[in-house]
Amino acid sequence: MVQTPAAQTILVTGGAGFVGSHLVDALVDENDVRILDNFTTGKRENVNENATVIEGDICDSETLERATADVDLIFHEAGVVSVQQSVEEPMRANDVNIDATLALLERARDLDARVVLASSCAIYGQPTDIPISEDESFAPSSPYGLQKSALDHYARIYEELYGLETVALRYFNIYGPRQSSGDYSGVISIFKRQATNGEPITVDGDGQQTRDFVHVDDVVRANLLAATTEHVGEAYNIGTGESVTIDELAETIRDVSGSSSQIVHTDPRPGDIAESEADISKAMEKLGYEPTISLKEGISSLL
Ligand code: UD2
Repeated sequence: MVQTPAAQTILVTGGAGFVGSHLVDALVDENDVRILDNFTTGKRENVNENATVIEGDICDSETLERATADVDLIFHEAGVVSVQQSVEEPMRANDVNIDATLALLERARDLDARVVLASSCAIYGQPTDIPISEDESFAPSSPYGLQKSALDHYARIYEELYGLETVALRYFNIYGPRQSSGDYSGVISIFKRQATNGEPITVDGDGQQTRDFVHVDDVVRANLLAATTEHVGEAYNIGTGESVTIDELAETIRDVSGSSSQIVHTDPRPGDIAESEADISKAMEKLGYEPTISLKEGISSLL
């Protein structure tokens, strides 16, 4: 049983997005929940009707001030989430992923509000050891990974320097309902679209790269645990502890959907990580986190 925050004023940045909107749904019955979203990737149909929406850009200081007024707790899910997009537009990604995060932490410091931040396993780059523990050194191979490593360090430093309660969750590859299927979206939603439409399933490179896919419902549970844990000032891997190759993923999605799509291999993606699998023992021990949905179950219910 996950302890859920109650009777708090909560801001979810990116609350109309994929992860943020599921988080809002989990919080809204017991709390006063506010969403800050600019609806570039967030969607109106994701918005919970019991939440208050502030539409605007997190990079705008007045908007941020309005969104954070009197909050007790912040979940920071807004950001440029695509590795590929960060390679194409590093400066825009930097503004959102680093500058806006820093401004948000400053506001949280004024308000003494706990902040749970979306970090990423992209900070590790190509790891030296699999599974990847939180002690792995940071060697990001994309602007996105570098920006998330700055966010992750800032979270820790704000706790150390200012006593602000922060928790960074290093998400592995998240999937589930509401993930968009556009070019910058997660691979599962792209493969699902391709398989459903009978289009070729496009595997980047040789398809031997591995990922640890974690269902969004488990990610929401990790966030709720982070909101209530006493172990603050820490970063935690949030994955499943298991990985598959992208080739295996393509085959599973094709089989489960009963599709006749061909699997084709395209050029490798610049900045792509070869191997990824989380060591989740720290999150299990300190947060009480436990993934509950296997990839097979998650894909079956998605399709
Ligand atoms: C995901 C997250 C990112 C970060 C990272 C941590 C998204 C959109 N991005 O980046 O925010 O947390 O995980 O690792 O959720 N691929 C194909 N064909 C396609 C699309 C992708 O083969 O049409 C491959 C891609 O080259 C990569 C893998 O699938 O090897 C996963 O790609 P992704 O874009 O879903 O996720 P990733 O790991 O780049």
